[in-house]
Amino acid sequence: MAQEFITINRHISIEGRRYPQATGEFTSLMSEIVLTAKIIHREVNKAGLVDEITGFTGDVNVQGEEVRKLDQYADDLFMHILKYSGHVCAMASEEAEDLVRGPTYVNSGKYVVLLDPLDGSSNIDANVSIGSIFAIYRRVTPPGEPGALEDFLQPGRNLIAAGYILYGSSTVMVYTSGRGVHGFTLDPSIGNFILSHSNIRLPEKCGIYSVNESYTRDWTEGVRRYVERCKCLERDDCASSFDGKTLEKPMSSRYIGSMVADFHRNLLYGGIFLYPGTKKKPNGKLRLMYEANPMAFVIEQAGGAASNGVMDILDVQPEELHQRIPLFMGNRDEVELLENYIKQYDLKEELVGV
Ligand code: AHM
Ligand code: MG
Repeated sequence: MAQEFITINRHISIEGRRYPQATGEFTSLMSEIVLTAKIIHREVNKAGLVDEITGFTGDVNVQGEEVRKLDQYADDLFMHILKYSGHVCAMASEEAEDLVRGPTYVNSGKYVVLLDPLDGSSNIDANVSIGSIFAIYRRVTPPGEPGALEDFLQPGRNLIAAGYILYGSSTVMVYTSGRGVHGFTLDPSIGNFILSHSNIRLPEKCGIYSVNESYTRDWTEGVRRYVERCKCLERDDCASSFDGKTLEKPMSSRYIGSMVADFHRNLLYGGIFLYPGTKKKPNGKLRLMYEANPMAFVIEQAGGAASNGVMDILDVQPEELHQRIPLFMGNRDEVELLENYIKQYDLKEELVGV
C-alpha cells in the first residue's frame, strides 16, 4: 500500500475547514510561512559553501546584538513574503525596533505576525541546529486601518497559531492552532513538509533539564536549589526537599544554546527548559512576544506548561514588543515544582522579573 503523504498545506487546510466562518485566509497565511521556511532551509544548507551565509553584517540590532548575515537574510525574507501576502496588516520581529507595515492594501489583513526569524544564530557558523519562531494573532483594531501596537500587545492566550521551524538533522516544522501540536519533516526530494509527528504529547517522564549552568552564581536561590534537585544534589536519596517527590536518578543535562532545538528535543523526549532571570538581569534574556509566547502555546497544547516562575506565560499581559521574561517550560509537574521553589526561596527577595 502506498504511504499516506499528508502535506503541511493539506493539514492546515483541513484544520481550517473545521471552522464554518473560515475564509481560507489563515490557510493562505500559513502557506506563506511554509514557503519562507523552505527557502531558509535552502540557504542554511549552503552554510560553508557561500560567503553570504556565515559571518556578520557589521550591524547591531535593537537588542544590541551583532547581526549575522543569515539573521538578516531570514528577517528580510519573512518580512518581504508576509508583507505582500495581503493577510497580515503588520509584523514584528526580533530584528526590527518597531512594527513593520506593508503597502496600504494590506490594511485589510486580519492578522499580525511576530517572528524570531533565526533563533540561536550564534550556532550558524558551527553547523549547529537553529530555528525560526512565529506567532499569529487576530488583530484587535478595525480592518482597513493600519496595524497598530495594540494588535500585538495581547496575552499569549489570544494566539490563534504559533510554531517553529527547526533546521536540524532534517528540517522540521511544528505548529499548533489550538487543536494539538503537529510536526512535519521536509522531504527535500519533493520540496514538501510531510506529517511525521501527529498530535505530539510530552512523554510523562521528564528526564532532561536544559539550562546554561555557567550563570549558576547569578541565579536566585530557588532556581539554584531546583537545578540541584535535578542533579539529585539536594538530598542523597534524590528526593525533593520540597514535596518529597523522588527522582529515580539525576536528570540528564542537555543544552544546545538554540532554544528551538532544546525545546524540540525536550518536547519529544520529556524535559524542562530554563532561562531564568538573574540578580543583575531579573527578566533574563528571552523575549516574551516572539520567543516565550509561541513556545508556551506549543508546550501547553502538548500537555506541558510554561511559566515565568510565578504565573503562566500565556497569561502575562505584554507591555512592549521586545520585553524580556524569565522562561521555564516543559513537563507540567516539573514547572509547578520549580514555581514552588521560587515561591519558597525567591519571592521574598523580589528577585524574579515579574
Ligand atoms: P537569539 O534570538 O539572539 O539567537 O538568542 C536566543 C538564544 C536562544 O536560542 C538560546 O536559548 C539562548 O539565546 C542562549 O543564550 P545563552 O548563550 O545566554 O545561554
Ligand atoms: Mg531568538
